Amino acid sequence: MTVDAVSSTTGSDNQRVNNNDSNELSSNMQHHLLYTLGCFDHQKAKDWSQALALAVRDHLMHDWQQTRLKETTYETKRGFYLSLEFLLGRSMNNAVMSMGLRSSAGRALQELGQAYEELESEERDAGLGNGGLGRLAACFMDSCAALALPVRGYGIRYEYGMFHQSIREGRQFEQPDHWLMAGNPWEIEQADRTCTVKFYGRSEFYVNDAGASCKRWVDTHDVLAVPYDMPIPGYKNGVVNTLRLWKAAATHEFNLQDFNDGDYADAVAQKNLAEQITMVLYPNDASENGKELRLRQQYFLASASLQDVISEWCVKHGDDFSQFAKFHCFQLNDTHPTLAVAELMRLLIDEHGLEWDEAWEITTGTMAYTNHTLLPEALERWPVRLLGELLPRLLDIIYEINARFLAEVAHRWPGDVERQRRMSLIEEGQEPHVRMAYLGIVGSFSVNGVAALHSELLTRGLFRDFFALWPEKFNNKTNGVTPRRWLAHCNPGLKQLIDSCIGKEWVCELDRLEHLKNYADDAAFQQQWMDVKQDNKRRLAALVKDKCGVDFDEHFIFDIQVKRIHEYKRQLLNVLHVIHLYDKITRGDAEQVAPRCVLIGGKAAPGYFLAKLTIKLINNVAAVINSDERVSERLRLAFLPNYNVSAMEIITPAADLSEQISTAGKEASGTGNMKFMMNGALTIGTYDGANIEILDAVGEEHFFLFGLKEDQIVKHRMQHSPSSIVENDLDLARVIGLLQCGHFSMFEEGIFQPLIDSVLNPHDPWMTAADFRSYVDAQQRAADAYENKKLWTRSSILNTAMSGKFSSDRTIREYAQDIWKIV
Ligand code: JN2
Repeated sequence: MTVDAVSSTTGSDNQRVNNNDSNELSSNMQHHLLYTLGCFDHQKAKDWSQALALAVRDHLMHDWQQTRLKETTYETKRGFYLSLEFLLGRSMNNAVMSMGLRSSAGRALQELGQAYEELESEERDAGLGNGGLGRLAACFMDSCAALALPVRGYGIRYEYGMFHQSIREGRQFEQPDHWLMAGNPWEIEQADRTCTVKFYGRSEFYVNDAGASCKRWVDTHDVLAVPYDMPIPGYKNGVVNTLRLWKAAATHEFNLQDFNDGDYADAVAQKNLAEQITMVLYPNDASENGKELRLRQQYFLASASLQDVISEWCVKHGDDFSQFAKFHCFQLNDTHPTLAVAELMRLLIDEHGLEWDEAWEITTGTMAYTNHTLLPEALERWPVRLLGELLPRLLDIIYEINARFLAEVAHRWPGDVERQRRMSLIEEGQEPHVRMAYLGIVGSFSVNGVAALHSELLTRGLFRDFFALWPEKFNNKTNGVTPRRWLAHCNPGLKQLIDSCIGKEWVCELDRLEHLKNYADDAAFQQQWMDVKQDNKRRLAALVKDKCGVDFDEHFIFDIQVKRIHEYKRQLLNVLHVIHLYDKITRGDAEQVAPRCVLIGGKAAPGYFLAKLTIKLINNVAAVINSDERVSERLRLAFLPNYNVSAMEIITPAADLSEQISTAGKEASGTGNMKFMMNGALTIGTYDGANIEILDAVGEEHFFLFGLKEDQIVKHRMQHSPSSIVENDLDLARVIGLLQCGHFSMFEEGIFQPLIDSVLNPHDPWMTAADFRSYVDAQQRAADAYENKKLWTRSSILNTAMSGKFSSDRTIREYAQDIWKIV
């Protein structure tokens, strides 16, 4: 087979221009510009961008309506994805590609004197998430729509998304992200679906009309939940699913009372209190801060979403819930929305008159819980006192669930009081807490981890008692990412090349990429593959130059680590290696160091001292390296500020080497690792999370594996001795020496001591010193491999070819078949 000539990147999806579509887009854009946006003259790119978005939205409204109408016939079971985060990024290209409008939009804009790419980049990212968990939710929504599955997302419409990060004097500086400021053409307010969420007050006994003793929640402070719907278009299949995001608003009664008392200012302050709930996304990825406002967000989402689903049900079925579980499944994205378990019980019992047992059967027949981390600091526990104050009726219900559950434990293990204490939903102590993960397990029929190793560690460790009780509940669903955004959209050059060889069907059937294996040894194809990579590297180099002022040379290997900054992800290990290379070159071993550009990006939680210090270290080391002429032919380092979804779309296609270097057993899955693999990067990684499955898929000769494995980490932890490691490793000793002597902190004496201490601490949980030598050796293997361009390119092709498993379409098919039972 010969390889077709492929033109350079055009961003086109090879669709022919449809004159109807193009004319319709054009006239709708002009209409919206005047009538919706009120632009009388001097239209700017951002105005055109919004007009285009509105015109594209018009185009999908009919499919959206049809999809919605089908949902409420209750002919099939539906899924609901409850998540505090949906890290969507931009919507424009996703919609345009899905509707097959790329060429028509290009033509329409050309006639209006506008460039599609420019308008596309005007859109602000919807940064409604922190990292992995939030982006996964967005990929899942895309896959559900692509597979035409009746799944709706429920989340929060944060006024302020993930903070904007800039770098000042090498340090992270946070600014609020007021992403809705200029309006959001991708949302539609559905005011008539507003519902009321209760807070505070107390729960009291009363006797109902039938003479039964019941409980009710009274004297509450109510908050309105107003839904905003975002379309989730399926890829060229006529499906448009819905992501419903809730905004908090004050009730009228709320401020009327104070208003009548004459205290106008207080009334307005109360209004602010209500609206605070959806004001801001908490930016502490994978660690809990225990703030009451966060608990209010969680309950607000759980309650509004369940009320919404139930009210839809009641239109058709009244208070007959006998078939409810047959038609609904709720997937809880980590423990953040797990109050849904208690809230569904409350709604069914208090508001719809069901008996406990009936309500419990429905709850445990519809709830499913996904765990996304083993890190102890991320395990949610809420003080009983706080829950009792904010949500008194829910605390009642949680106590009742616990009493019945502990009776089951006692029945299974008579007399095992210690086990009951361990498994209780309530952690006793000075300040008793509710263990949210346990509530999730007890209240669900399914509990899953997000990669094979992670799911296994859950059943062996954290949840072992529950696994012993209910082994059938536990399962694995290895994560995936959407190939529409993470290959077809972000890498148009590679998309065209792949299309020309194996056809276009791979976009929705990623396993077909395996056919690329046939081209892995084809010299002409390899050359085209390298050309595309080179183009992508130039595009990233321009971004790095623009944002960091650092010159990246596209002939160097692009070595990239982008993800949240966290000790367990070991950006510090990466920097230690860069310092080692710098040391090697400056002491005269330059010949042995292959030219390399290292890019690191990511946000630190604003209160995470060591993560922020790591950013400072990266920037200081970069400043020294990039201004030292002795190393400029071999080494560059840059820290990319404000890493987000849109930045990742430029970064992934340009990577040669993907850094996935977490301490084994700590990264639940990782999903950036999958995006890089799909785009033909080779991975340098530990035996952790989904890295293991990537390694299995592509084979050891195309992956740079290093470091202790999870069981070895556990064994070595006790005798971990960084000082003797340093004594026996001259390279590491020199790196530590350079840090100690202030080489990277000239006028900031001692600032990096806490980082040095963390590496030298025998109780270092991340075992950085233990993996240093193995990491440096793996980096050497990678550098050597890169010297042979043909072999490297072959490995690159094979990485893409074998990445089919990591499509979120595969993951979602598994959820739909094994958990939701909707296919
Ligand atoms: C998470 C897990 C994750 C969290 C985030 C407080 C906590 C939180 C809690 C978020 C907040 C906001 C628990 O680290 C894993 C990755 O390995 C995995 O690939 C992804 C997707 O499964 O989930 C990450 N966990 F305020 O993001």
